[in-house]
Amino acid sequence: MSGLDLVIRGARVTTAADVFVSDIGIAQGRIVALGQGLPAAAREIDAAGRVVTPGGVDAHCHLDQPMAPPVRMADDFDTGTRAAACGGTTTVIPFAAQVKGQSLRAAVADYHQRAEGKAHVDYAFHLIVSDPTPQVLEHELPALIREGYTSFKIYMTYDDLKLDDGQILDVLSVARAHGAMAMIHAENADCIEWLTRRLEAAGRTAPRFHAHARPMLVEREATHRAIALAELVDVPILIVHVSGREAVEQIRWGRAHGLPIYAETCPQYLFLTAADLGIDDSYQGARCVCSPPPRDAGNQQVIWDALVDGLFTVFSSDHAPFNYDAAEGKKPGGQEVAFRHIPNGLAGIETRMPLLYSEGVLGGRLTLEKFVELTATNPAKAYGLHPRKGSIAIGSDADLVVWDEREFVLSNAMLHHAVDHTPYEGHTLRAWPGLTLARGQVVWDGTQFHPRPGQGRFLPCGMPSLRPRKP
Ligand code: DUC
Ligand code: ZN
Ligand code: ZN
Repeated sequence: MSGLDLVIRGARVTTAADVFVSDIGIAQGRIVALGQGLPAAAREIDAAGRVVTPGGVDAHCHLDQPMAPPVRMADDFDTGTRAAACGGTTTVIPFAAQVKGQSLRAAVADYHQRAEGKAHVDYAFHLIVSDPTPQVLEHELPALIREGYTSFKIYMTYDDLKLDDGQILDVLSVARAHGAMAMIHAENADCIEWLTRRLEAAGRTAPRFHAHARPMLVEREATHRAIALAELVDVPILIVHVSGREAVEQIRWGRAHGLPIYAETCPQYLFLTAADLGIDDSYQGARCVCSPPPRDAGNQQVIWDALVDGLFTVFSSDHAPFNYDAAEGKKPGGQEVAFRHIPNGLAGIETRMPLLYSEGVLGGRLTLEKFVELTATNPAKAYGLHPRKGSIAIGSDADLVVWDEREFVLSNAMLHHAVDHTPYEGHTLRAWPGLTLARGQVVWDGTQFHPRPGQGRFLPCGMPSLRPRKP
């Protein structure tokens, strides 16, 4: 007996560093052997000539996040992690969001309950800090960081979440003192409010005006301010969901000045444009209302270039799932509302990896190694899950994707989320996971989902490991 539970034979094993032909030996949910001619195992999978990557780490997604009634997210930890697995993602990091007035501990406890017994793949939590009281800054946050909640998101916009500059400095100081990773949503709230009022006064309230209320300038200004605040505190930050050229320029500026500024982008900034919010006043575009909004073809190209040249550290979905034709979704209370009231966000947890593999790798823009770095290895490093997650290495969890390369037209009927549409309906894809393994178990076989509710485990995070920690 070899002691192996499973061997994947002849794979084109792909890591962030290399592509090599190897068998992969798995025992007790971990990778225990890599090499050619591994001994026989209880179960064998023939992957001859097929690309095998680490399971994706979706480091920015929203699942069952409490919202102000009547709005409710369409995906919980059951349907959200089901969709993740079918799209090749085996670790998700959604957000335990503090409501103003609530303790961070209470937010974390509530979020654990939401995940408990439901998740099909492993998960960790980021925190959202919306009320940085002295108790939060001095006690709760440091204690939670020690317990494995080592990253948090700071909002510069949204009335119920945003922090002012002084509060941001306070929260960044905690990140610095305890080595946590601060993620920043960079949009200038006052500019958005001012523009929104003017648009409303002119009767311009259709979904497409969401993009007019959030032009690139408001993201550029906030991105620069976030970088300056981080410089003042002397702490790394990660700017999330970067949408176009002007924000990219600010990040390049920060990097050129030696500042440790990391950045994330998402499928909507590569595959959608503002035209998807509507070219007339039809309400259909509400499906693609998200913030920052998708821009134009020129900005898409800048985002592609920045993925290729290493400006971006991670590629996440920002899955924020709302049904379109629903009173708890994009039509709050059953009404077609003015754009300011449309829930922000779109579905993408299942399509994130296949879209990037199709257009990035098979479209000849990204190497396989870069694809793995952006979708799995770097997110695991940024949030303290590497090398357990995000790699194919001895000792790593056997979270693996065997890719099928075939062309097809995407439709929502193929997907496994609980959302009534996909923003990518009708897009031609060239690849989809033919097999997803989560800790050595088949969770998606290319046609069928294999449920394992509750077997997705909570992962306490270690410290970010993208760069050495300062002594
Ligand atoms: N923007 C966010 O910041 N979060 C969720 C969805 C969105 O559009
Ligand atoms: Zn955000
Ligand atoms: Zn988000």
